[in-house]
Amino acid sequence: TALAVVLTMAATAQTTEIPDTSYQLPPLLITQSGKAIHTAAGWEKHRPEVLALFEKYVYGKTPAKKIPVRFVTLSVNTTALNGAATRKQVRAYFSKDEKYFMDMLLYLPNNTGKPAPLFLGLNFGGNQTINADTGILISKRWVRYEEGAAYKDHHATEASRGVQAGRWPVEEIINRGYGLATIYYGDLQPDSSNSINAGIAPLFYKDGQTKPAPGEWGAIGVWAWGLGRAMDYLETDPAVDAKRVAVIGHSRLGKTALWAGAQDKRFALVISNNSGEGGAAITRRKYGETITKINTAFPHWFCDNYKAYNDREDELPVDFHELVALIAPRPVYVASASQDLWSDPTGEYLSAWHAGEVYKLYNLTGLPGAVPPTVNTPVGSGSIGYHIREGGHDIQLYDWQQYLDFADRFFK
Ligand code: GTR
Repeated sequence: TALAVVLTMAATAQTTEIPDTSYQLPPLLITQSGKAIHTAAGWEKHRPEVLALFEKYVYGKTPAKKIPVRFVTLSVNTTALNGAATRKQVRAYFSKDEKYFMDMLLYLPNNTGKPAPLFLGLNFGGNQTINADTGILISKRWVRYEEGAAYKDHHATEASRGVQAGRWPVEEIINRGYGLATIYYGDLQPDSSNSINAGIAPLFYKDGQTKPAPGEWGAIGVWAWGLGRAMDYLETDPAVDAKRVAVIGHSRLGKTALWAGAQDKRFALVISNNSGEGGAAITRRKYGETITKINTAFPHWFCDNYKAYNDREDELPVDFHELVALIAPRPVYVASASQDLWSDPTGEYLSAWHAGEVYKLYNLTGLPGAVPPTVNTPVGSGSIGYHIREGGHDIQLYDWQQYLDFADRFFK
């Protein structure tokens, strides 16, 4: 029996057109063999089936092969941010020849007397973009950005220091008692089409393989893998409380945070900021960005099987409320922005709301109802949080303040 979910949405302030809200979602609480799920144990049994569908049809499967990773601390500064934090830079080598590596930048609060809970997220422009701190190594990698003083010929200049500091309120995070760890996503794979062999994926190829199979990972999978390796490091650092790590990401990196959190239960909390299509948003709404649009503009993000669902959203074996549900019973936060219609704020909300069905099995509370809240009014007093911020596609101090408050409820 398919569960028909037909929603009548109240008109929301941020929508400029009436969204199509009649669609049939794959039911959350029915197994592949058609049995209804009534308990948390039942969901746990079904969960691998859902994960496998996302692997096969959406993000592609992450290779099972484990490669040895060597962590080398490049620098430690105990008086960073005017003495409030310790800054560490740690390189993770993925190959003996040291050709493959990623650089992690960490800020950890000083003088708290205990291992710090921490936010971990990838960044778009190189670690040096997150703060003007001149001790941060400038990434030598290719970046998408080309114009302006900060980037020349797709490579960062000295002027790129701190250019994305507005997205990374490090001082606020440290003041609240949290650490922050970040990695440039281009260390794992450049964000451009036909880039798979310029990233770490070839380390996993079988003899003679030249690209991932249609059900194997794309860039989002590769980036998520990097977050997993960062977690491996965090588990070894005594200054970090690895049981209290929140994985966070904005936009394409919000999709990545959700996928990392779905695959790896070590992430105790997951935050999706404006992740949109292929992230939190319900794809069957066909509102804003669609599967065709995303696969055309970014053919390297998802696995090749996903392309079969161009203009066939209703046939996709999953929808993205199931991605959010894969985080259960761990807390999850989804956020939208009022002018970011491309990411379908209503679809992001609905996905988080639907996922509550699974949280309920654990006696946990999700979002209050099918109608999204008004701008700048965070909702969700239980394990699922949501807000829609006034403004455009971005991650800002307001968003972080909500994430810090949400994290406090579980980590403090
Ligand atoms: C857009 C893309 C979105 C979102 C965004 C971003 O161009 O269509 O899916 O990922 O980029 O990452 O900022």
